[in-house]
Amino acid sequence: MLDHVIATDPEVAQAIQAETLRQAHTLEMIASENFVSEAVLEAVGSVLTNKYAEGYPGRRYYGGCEHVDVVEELARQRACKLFGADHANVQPHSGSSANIAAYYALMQHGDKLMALSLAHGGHLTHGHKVNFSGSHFEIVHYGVSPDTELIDYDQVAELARRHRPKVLLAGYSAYPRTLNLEFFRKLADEVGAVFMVDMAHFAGLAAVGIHPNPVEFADVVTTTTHKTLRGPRGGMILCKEPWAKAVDKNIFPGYQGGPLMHVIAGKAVAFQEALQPGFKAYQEQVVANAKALAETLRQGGARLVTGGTDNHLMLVDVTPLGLTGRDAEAALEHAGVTCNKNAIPFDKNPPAVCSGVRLGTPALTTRGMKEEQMKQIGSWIVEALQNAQTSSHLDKIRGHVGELCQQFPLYANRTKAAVSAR
Ligand code: DSN
Repeated sequence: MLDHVIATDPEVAQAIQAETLRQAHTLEMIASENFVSEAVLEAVGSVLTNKYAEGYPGRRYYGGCEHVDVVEELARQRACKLFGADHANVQPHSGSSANIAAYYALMQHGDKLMALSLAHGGHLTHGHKVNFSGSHFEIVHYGVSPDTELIDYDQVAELARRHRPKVLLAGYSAYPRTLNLEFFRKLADEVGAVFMVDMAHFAGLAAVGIHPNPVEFADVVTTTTHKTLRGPRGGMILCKEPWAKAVDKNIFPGYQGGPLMHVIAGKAVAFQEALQPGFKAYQEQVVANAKALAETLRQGGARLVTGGTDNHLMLVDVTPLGLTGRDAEAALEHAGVTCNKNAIPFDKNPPAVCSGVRLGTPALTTRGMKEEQMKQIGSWIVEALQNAQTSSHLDKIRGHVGELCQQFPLYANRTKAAVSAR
């Protein structure tokens, strides 16, 4: 399957094959990752990578764009249909690109942005001081309540009334609960703010109505396309018609040059997949799996931030087990479970160490796993965390993980080819 890469560059081919096997033989539980379909992989690996297409369909700065115009138009139309949006820009290379362009479509340099702090589950681009967002704008951060670990909506209202931000932002990277978008919308109207949602994590859930659809509440919505939405790695902006021109202008020529047409083709294919009835059943299973996993972890003695989950992810506080997030991530990796260490609200450890791990179910659900497997995996996770220092115990769990992975094959032909190339 990689014949040409093998012939031209065996070192890169070997790394790709090793990664194919890693994905197939371990449990991918990073909440922001997923596995695209073979159709999406083919589209992203197509000749569209060769094409310059600065501008937008019908208004390009290069000749020969008639076919990529079709692809981008399909991606835009399908995105609008999926979320009921007036307008879609499918060119952002990433969620960060989508956010910077959206911010500048809505604000001037130095204006006030109010968002969830990274330490409480927000994202770097939501105003963290080391990110462009933290230095270009005046940031007001809201957080979660120390008692419930849920977003402190009273605090959000108080801060918004006091600071009157230009943009009020909802969205998260590590928050396991449904957002009250109606509350944010009303508050934005009250304080004269524009309401923006970064739905990167829960876009797939929103597309099928499991999470309230941000497009129905917000002026502008940004997302990545590769998380629960299960498309290729990239970003997108959806907005109401009055913001369309400013959004488009800020992506191109504002912050990007040529769009990645092969990735846009992958987005179009993924949106077509998401418009099929099976996508709703998939998202329902993602959430059911998260609940089953969370319950197993809880019964095993783990402390879950907020006590559980409404969505595709959960945050596990590993300090009661005498671990740091860094140790827990390493132990789970040894046991064949890939996840990421994550700060928990009011974390006493520094960010590179932190006190939690974030676990998600989108990727395993794509492999076809259900509640039964989640319960099994949850008990292995508890076992691995309780025996984090015992290498032989982690090896034993890794063996079980390998057997489970064999029962839920991933990219079967690619994996077979990678195995035989070893
Ligand atoms: N870095 C992503 C995540 O892992 O949640 C957010 O963009």
